Amino acid sequence: MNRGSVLVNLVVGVLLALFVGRRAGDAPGDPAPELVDGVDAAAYRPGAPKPVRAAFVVLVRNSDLHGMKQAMRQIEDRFNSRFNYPYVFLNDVDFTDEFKAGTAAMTRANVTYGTIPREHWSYPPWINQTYAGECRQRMHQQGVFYALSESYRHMCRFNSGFFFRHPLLDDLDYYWRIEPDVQYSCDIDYDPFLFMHRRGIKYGYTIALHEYPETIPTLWPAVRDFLAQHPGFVRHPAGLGWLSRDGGATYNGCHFWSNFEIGALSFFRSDEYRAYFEHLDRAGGFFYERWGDAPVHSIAAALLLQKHEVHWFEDIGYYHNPWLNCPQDPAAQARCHCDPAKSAVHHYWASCTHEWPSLPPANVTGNVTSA
Ligand SMILES: Nc1nc2c(ncn2[C@@H]2O[C@H](COP(=O)(O)OP(=O)(O)OP(=O)(O)O)[C@@H](O)[C@H]2O)c(=O)[nH]1
Ligand SMILES: [Mg+2]
Repeated sequence: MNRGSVLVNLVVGVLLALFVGRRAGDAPGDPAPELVDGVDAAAYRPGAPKPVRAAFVVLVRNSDLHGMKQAMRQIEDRFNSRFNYPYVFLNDVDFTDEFKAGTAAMTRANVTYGTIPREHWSYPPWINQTYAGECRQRMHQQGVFYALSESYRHMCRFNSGFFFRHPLLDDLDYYWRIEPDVQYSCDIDYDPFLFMHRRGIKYGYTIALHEYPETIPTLWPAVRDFLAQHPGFVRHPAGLGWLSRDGGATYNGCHFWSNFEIGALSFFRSDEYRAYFEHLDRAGGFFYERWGDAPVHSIAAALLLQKHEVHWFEDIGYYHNPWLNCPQDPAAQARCHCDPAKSAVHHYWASCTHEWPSLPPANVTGNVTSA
């Protein structure tokens, strides 16, 4: 065939495909499209626009390369080799070529790498850095984990108030957080993003723990100040029953363990969440104490979101040292390699995990306004 007839054939082929409603590339007589949760599986091909605008979002260091590859291998094998959601990697310094090549080799999905703006990973001007140094020493003497680390505090503050503002997340509606060295022990044969989107779920967790009180002595007083200034903030009064055993006088430390999170970015981008973060940031506890993003996210989720908008992914087998979530349903064991007897749900320290689903149904409605 000469080049002219190749071109004519190509144009006729494309027109025919459009006319009979087939996708380009399908031959006549091809079987009907394979459906996943009612979605054409073609939408899950690498690079295809997904049913939900979502990605794995990973804050990580170059030195975490091998732990990251391990986590990605498991995510890919258990879920993403079928669904091909992209990955967004974020770092406070530039990623090395070695990190980029090593992680990109783990997936057929799109990968992007971003550096965090300096103002999202540095001391705000109102923080007294000399005093912050003294506080770190004092916490070290008390035996607090990561007491001396400044980078750990920047990490917690970034995850609390800034990750959702990174430009690489601008086109996303949902994110799934992963960390190096975590393990996924069960096949996930449905799309959790789509599951959440269809049900209006804004926040998904696998394990919820009690916080070490010595890392957050003044967090709850700061939250109470905020609530007093913004009495309309609480949309879900029953959520207080998950956070406090004494009607709100003290915080019981219950928090969704945020190294696993699947969340709707609209929740974090809301005016309410931003005002709440701003208030906490001004209070200084990210640096004078060691406030974690887990209690910060969780207190907002418990009070701002309705019960049904927060979902326990009981079926997702997940391990981050030292805690495991392993499905208890015997039928699930065929797709899992974890030991259900070792699941966190059997421990007092993780009782917050099943206390959320046990909350009474919400009786207050309202909308979180988007920024
Ligand atoms: N780029 C960057 N990422 C960091 C830094 N510190 C922590 N991270 C990442 O932030 C996430 C949480 O940090 P971890 O050190 O795992 O904190 P953790 O889960 O509370 O502590 P572990 O129990 O030790 O895992 C991980 O994905 C880290 O790779 C940092 O200084 N720079
Ligand atoms: Mg970790």
